[in-house]
Amino acid sequence: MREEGSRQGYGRRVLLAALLLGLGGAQAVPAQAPLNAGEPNRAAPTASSFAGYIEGLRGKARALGISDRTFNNATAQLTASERVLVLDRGAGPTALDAPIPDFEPYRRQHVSAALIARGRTVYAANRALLGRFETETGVPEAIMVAIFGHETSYGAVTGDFDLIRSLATLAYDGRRRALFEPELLAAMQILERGVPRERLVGSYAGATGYPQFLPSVYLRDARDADGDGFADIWRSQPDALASIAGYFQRAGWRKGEPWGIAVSVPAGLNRAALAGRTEPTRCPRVFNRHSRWQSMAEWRAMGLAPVGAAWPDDRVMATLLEPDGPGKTAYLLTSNYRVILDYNCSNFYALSVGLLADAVSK
Ligand SMILES: [Ca+2]
Repeated sequence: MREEGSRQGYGRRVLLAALLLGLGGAQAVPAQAPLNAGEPNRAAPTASSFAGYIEGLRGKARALGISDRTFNNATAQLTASERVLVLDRGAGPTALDAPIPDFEPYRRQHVSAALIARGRTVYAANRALLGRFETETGVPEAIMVAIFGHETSYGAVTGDFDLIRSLATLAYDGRRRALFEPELLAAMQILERGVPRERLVGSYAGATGYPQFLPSVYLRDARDADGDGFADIWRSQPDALASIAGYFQRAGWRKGEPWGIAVSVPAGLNRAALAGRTEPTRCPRVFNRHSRWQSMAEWRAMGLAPVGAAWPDDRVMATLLEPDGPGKTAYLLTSNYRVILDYNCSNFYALSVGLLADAVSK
């Protein structure tokens, strides 16, 4: 099933535009790299030119404080991975007008009774720490747990690709070098800190550990919460949960506001009059589905009503999303929902994270 989100085809032009606009900093680097393919297959890179490309990075590595020893260890006998290239090209670009399936089947799979039950176990096991992280960052305990659950099934599925090899392959491949070359160098910086190479495994696109962070996100947002001085997002649940909170805090989570609420929409709502007024600057297939922003007071005046949730403060701003079309459950989504999209730009992803968090905390 192809949903509308980043992992299924966040357009190259959007990413390049973001980079060219100088948005490649804190706000524009998601926790994971969006999948992105769409150019004709080329011949696989040859080993000699790959090795030449890698050797050419030595100066950049040195400038970042990466020792020759670390660089040599990381790149010795390194080859491009054909499997990574195949996976990277496999998704293909998603046309802006391609049909989007209903959310409900996805919700049943990703907000399952099993995931809710295991989330409650993680919640109970880390209760004291989670409370402290929420106090420090404003990020709800259950959101940290839900991201952990959604990303890696609470640490059960973290990926087994060698990160250095995957990132080197994608950087050398060149289509997204602007994204992956810095990530390769960031991975070497993590090695330089003493993290063993065998720990640096993850998705084919370079996401690693319990929260599936890109290496640059690890360097920026990862935190040590269990007090051993090392932010171990690969083996420590406290560290991983605190690191997720760190990400969300930096990305602008607003304390005390929900991510959104399920609502019923009155028959006859004039949806055309509510269309978004601005052209999205990133992942348009995700943002184009949202209405324009209105206050909760304005939504209430139009007859929208909460379904099983408390109505937020009247001044909170929200957009309307009807993922299964009119007459089905709809959602009013706050700016905190946009923070979840910052982590992974997909409405299905963000909705199911929010709903899993609500279910875990009940
Ligand atoms: Ca630690």
